[in-house]
Amino acid sequence: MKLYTAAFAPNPERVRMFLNEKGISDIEMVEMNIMEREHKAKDYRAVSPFAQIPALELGDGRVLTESRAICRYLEGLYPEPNLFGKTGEETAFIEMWDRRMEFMFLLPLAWWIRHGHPAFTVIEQQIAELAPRGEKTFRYFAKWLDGELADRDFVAGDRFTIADITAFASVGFARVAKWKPDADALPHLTAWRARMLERPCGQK
Ligand SMILES: N[C@@H](CCC(=O)N[C@@H](CS)C(=O)NCC(=O)O)C(=O)O
Repeated sequence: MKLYTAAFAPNPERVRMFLNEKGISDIEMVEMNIMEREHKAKDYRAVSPFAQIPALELGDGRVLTESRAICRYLEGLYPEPNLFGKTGEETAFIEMWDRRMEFMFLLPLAWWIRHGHPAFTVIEQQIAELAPRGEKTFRYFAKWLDGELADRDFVAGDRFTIADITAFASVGFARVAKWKPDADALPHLTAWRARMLERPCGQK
């Protein structure tokens, strides 16, 4: 298998963290430079129709895109430690939390950065109004998540899951906007981030 990846970009980061947590090291990694627009080349469009990273090329030549689908596929091959849920009920709750992290945390952040940061004109046709809108939603959600983490250690419950990975990749990407949780304003999110940094997902 071959994984097309890109350092610092949040979606490839989700898959990298997933590999670290599973201890998977037998996948060929192909590093792409998004800011150099390597992913826009014709060769890569043949791999990923929307020219997005990550993409996982399977042994038989088929390609999986979408970070969550790639992680789900790898969970099937490497079931332990379980990161998607063991029962139908647990899986549903983890999925709810993971989708919240993706749509209410990572997506607004992506708007903030992609539409507001001058370096991103290389890959984004910027719409200026989307940046403050994304920033506002991201900050609101960070505060809400901080409250959720007041009485538990992990995003989706009492153990580490894919939802922590999506949230942690978001917090990592937020550095581009010079944002990180402030210990006074967001103490629980700050403590959670410190715990994530100690885990395999926090190691490069
Ligand atoms: N829904 C996709 C999103 C993939 C995505 O947006 N990847 C970004 C990097 S984080 C990308 O390839 N951006 C290149 C571009 O927008 O030109 C997933 O979950 O993998």
